Amino acid sequence: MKTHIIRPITATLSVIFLLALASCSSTDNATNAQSANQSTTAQNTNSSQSNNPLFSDKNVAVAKNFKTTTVLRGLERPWGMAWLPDGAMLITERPGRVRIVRNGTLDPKPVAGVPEIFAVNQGGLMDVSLHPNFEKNRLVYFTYSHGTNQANRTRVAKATFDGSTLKDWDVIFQVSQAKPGGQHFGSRIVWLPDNTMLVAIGDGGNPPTQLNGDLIRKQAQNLNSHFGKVVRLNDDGSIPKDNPFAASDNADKAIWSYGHRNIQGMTVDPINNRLWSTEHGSRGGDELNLMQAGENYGWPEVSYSDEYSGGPVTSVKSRPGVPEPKVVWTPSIAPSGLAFYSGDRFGAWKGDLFAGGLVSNDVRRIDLDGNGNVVKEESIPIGRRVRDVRQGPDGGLYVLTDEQDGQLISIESTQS
Ligand SMILES: [Ca+2]
Repeated sequence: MKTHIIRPITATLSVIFLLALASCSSTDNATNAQSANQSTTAQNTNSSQSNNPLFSDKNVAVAKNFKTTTVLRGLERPWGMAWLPDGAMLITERPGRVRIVRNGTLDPKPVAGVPEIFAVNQGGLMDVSLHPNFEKNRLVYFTYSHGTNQANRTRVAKATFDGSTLKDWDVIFQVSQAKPGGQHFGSRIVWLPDNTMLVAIGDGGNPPTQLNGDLIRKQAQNLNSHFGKVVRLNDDGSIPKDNPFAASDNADKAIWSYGHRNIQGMTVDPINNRLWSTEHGSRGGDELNLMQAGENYGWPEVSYSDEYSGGPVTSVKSRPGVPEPKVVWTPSIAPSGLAFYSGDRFGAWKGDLFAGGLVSNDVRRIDLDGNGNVVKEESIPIGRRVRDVRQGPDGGLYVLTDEQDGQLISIESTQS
């Protein structure tokens, strides 16, 4: 179950790196992954500390030596962003629009070609991501909610962008079961080097939301449901034959990992080939996880989270076989947007994670060591709900704020 190889990259990586990857044979990849797994196991055995989460409370130190600048405003509930090869940006707005920014200026006219989106509560148009071969195929991918308040699903669609218009909107995946209400759609898109994609799907909603006469959130442990999962898809929506449950007779073959409540931050560390995600707990117990194919991340059977109504979600906070979170946030920061900083522009931040917080109104810099262990955490205050955090092609860090008059904000390290 855990032998599936990932050597993930993002669409923002250089062509050189893509060529280097393409020149690797699958045998090389397998060998590298195997030795990486062995060294991870050895570290965990040698240092019990590396297995313990960082328990982050409200006493988080504020970062020094940074500045924030508003780049532009006038975005309604922006959710995701992607840079085009010419430096322009596509930004999604949750009500169902795609906006384009050229030369730092927001085009007042939304990009044409987006169908009507079911936007209610947490639902709407969510993530946007370019195909790794966008320069050739012009394909852009979106996640969004579709349906009605009684029956809706997270969908993945692709469309062709000709520089001004989206054409041939094509739904390539949707959650297999419909759910009611406006909670927990996920979602983020991340590309792997073999041009497959990972898509995060939420657990369907809080109690009392039900499916088939039981709490819908329990579907996160059901391997025949897409709720509470990360799924892995080919770029046309078909299912890769080497998915972790592809050989199982009793699992949905799209599933890549499970036991998630609601992932809204997911990113790749292209230096160490690691995949990271942040997911919302209910009351407290938000998580940063180091992600591996085939793993069960526990929700709702294993969690540090409390019910909104009080009391723990489960008496089991930790269980062998369920990866411990790397960070547990109590109280909740409500994490959305996650970036691994791989640039050279801010040397002090290279190799660290930046997690947005909707409720904490900040970005958390999570200082990692080379083994993927959390060294410390600090807060970069934004003063607004942070929906997304990304590294731009200029080596900068950018934030979208979740507001009616949402902003694009840049964060810079001023440490020399
Ligand atoms: Ca977990």
